[in-house]
Amino acid sequence: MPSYPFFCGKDCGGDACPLLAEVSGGQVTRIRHNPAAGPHLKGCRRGFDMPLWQNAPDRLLTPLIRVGPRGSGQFREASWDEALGLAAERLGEVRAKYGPQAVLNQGSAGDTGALHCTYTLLNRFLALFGGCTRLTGSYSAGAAGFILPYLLGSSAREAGFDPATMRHAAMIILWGANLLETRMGAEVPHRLAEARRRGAQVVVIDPRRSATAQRAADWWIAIRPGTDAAMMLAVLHVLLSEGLARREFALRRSVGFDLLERCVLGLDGGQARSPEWAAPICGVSAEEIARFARAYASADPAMLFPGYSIQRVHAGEEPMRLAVALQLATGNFGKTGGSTGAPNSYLPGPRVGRLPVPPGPEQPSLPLLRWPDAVLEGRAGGYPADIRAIYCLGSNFINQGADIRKNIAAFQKVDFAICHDSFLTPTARCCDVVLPSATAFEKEDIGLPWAGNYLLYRPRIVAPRGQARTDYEILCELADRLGFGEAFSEGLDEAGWVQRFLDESEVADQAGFRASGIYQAPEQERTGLADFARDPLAHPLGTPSGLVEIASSRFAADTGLPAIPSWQPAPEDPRYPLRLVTPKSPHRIHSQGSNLPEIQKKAAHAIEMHPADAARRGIQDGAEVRMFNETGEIRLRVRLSAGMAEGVVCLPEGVWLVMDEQGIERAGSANALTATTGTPASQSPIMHGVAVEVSPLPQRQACP
Ligand SMILES: Nc1nc2c(c(=O)[nH]1)N[C@H]1C(S)=C(S)[C@@H](COP(=O)(O)OP(=O)(O)OC[C@H]3O[C@@H](n4cnc5c(=O)[nH]c(N)nc54)[C@H](O)[C@@H]3O)O[C@H]1N2
Ligand SMILES: Nc1nc2c(c(=O)[nH]1)N[C@H]1C(S)=C(S)[C@@H](COP(=O)(O)OP(=O)(O)OC[C@H]3O[C@@H](n4cnc5c(=O)[nH]c(N)nc54)[C@H](O)[C@@H]3O)O[C@H]1N2
Ligand SMILES: [Mo]
Repeated sequence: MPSYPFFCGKDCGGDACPLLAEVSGGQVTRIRHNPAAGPHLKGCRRGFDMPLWQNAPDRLLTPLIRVGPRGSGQFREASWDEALGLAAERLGEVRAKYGPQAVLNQGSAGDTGALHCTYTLLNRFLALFGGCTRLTGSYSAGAAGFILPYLLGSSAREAGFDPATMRHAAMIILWGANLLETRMGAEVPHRLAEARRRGAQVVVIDPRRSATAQRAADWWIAIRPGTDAAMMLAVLHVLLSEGLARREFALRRSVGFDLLERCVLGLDGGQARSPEWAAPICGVSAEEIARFARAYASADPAMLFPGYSIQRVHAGEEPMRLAVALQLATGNFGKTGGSTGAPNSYLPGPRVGRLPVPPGPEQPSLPLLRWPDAVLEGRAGGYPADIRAIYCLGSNFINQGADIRKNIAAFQKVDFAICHDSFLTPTARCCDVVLPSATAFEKEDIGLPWAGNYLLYRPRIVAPRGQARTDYEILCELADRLGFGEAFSEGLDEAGWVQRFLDESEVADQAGFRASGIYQAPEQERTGLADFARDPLAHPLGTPSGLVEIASSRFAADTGLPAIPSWQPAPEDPRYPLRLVTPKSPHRIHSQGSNLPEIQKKAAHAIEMHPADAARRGIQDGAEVRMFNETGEIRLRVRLSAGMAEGVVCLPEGVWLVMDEQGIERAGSANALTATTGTPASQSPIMHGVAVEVSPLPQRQACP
């Protein structure tokens, strides 16, 4: 059976999985590990399922033009010529009448490679189009991306760690990271297992007893969502009050550690941030917080491995700052087998070319989370532009962005909406032109992992199904029609670009790379900011002080929040006492796969609830319930589970929405309940710790 090197390029660290694709009769039949990548770099179940996606009966195979009302799902098939002609005409009209900023750029990471990254492709296209309105920040790590440069300056980009360094840790603290399911890099789960075999203690801090807490941890601390900053302050309190902190280490490497210390100990006139103070906030006993702090202090080295989840909450910037402060306070900052407290992905990969985005004209921008508000309110509402058209590439933001009902209303309002996708997603259904995109199997590219010092390669493995075309081809054609085809393509076809990127790369043996599908850079155990940690004066950080800015007057001036890390409680509303978490499903990449029956069968979608919370509300296991708040309402079945903190409910994100006429969401699409009110500091998404209530529905009467 012929097989080819492959990576799926999905945005789950799956862009990083070295795979082999077997092909038979022109069809992809099976995915395997690529043995050339060695024992630790492996694919995941989503990658192995890719033939299901590739060969799915509902894949889009022809261009579609809307015929019914927007969102009705009524389309007719069209030729490429007609669909591209219409798209070029409508985009050209909007640009001529209102200016390019009337086009909203909704590029996301449907594909992530050096050439076919959907986000970059659209940025390039719209820069040459004359501009657009851009969205800043991200759904993934908006708060981290905002706060880390205050702490670490330009050195934030080098603050991560290679997964191979996990083997040197004596303790690994997975703070809101579910690594068996959201892998944060293809190597990470296997390095976690290796570290455990070598005796590392693994602590999981998570409101849920996640798969990682169940199968790969020694200690699960069940915290209330969105309260990590309070627990982190209490851990600092124990370290400082019991003489366990490496104070000199921290003081020499940071500014403001002394201020934080005074605040934590209550020496500044405020309340001490003791375990007793934090316990009722976090739902973790004071005794467990203290026990954890002492174990953390005695482990050498200890790696704090943050998930992105801890910053996708109200004031998510604060736990990110405190994770760094904790690694400083314990002397683990920049130590091999330790970490800086920043996410592991904050390290550069090997040198390689990638599709350039020309500077283009100055473009208005707004925080990603607020896109529907910007469309609905425009300049009158204080947003920088009146949006008339939306271009979606590799995104399903109606489903994945906060507040589904608002998102649908925003799409209803614009004059024109276009997307390329392989499936008729909820967002595609609200577009006027839907163009069928080729998949990873149908595109040659170089893969750029989130974490780890390597590159992947895949050839074009099969021809595009039906009339599907690559996003690159589609944008070339549209650019031609809009008069900048040559500038967009620079006269290169896809193979030409990939060759250019390789020629710009550090890969010496190009033929070997193309044959094996993997290039591993010489250095595999990089520890971010190790030089600074060893000798802070000789290797200053890219901050004004050259040190870690635990206290940041710039942050205070920019946001109106305290200069030192603090606990910022979310507003409480007694009507919505439960806290909802919306983690990733192990079987999907966000909304991708949600339409495939084989994937649906793998896990029955339900609201998970603690038996005590259910009993208080008279809810039985399996009952259909309403889950609701100010933003919306979902109707779905409940599954009782003691594997979560009391007061917490869980609904995995990503299921394609089904909205009924009353605006009630019927499929369990989590963003029916999230809001576009972001973190106060940076308007970053809040998708965990969302306030909701659950109530029983009257049981249906059995038919006589
Ligand atoms: N409630 C809740 N919501 C969340 C999150 C959460 O934790 N909770 N997480 C958030 C996070 S971290 C993220 S990153 C966002 C993700 O938000 P999105 O980027 O919107 O996520 P996807 O659902 O993966 O949508 C990608 C789309 O691209 C399409 N696609 C895939 N490959 C290609 C390609 O090669 N070409 C083209 N043209 N299309 C392609 C897919 O079919 C899919 O429809 O979701 C966020 N939403
Ligand atoms: N299978 C799969 N993996 C993925 C993705 C996917 O779609 N599917 N998407 C990828 C993308 S784009 C991203 S950005 C990353 C996101 O990675 P994360 O944001 O880390 O992923 P989540 O699943 O949202 O959350 C991870 C864990 O944190 C827990 N958690 C939720 N809220 C809190 C909290 O307030 N405190 C603490 N301590 N824990 C909390 C959740 O219960 C969950 O077990 O994942 C990537 N990996
Ligand atoms: Mo993400």
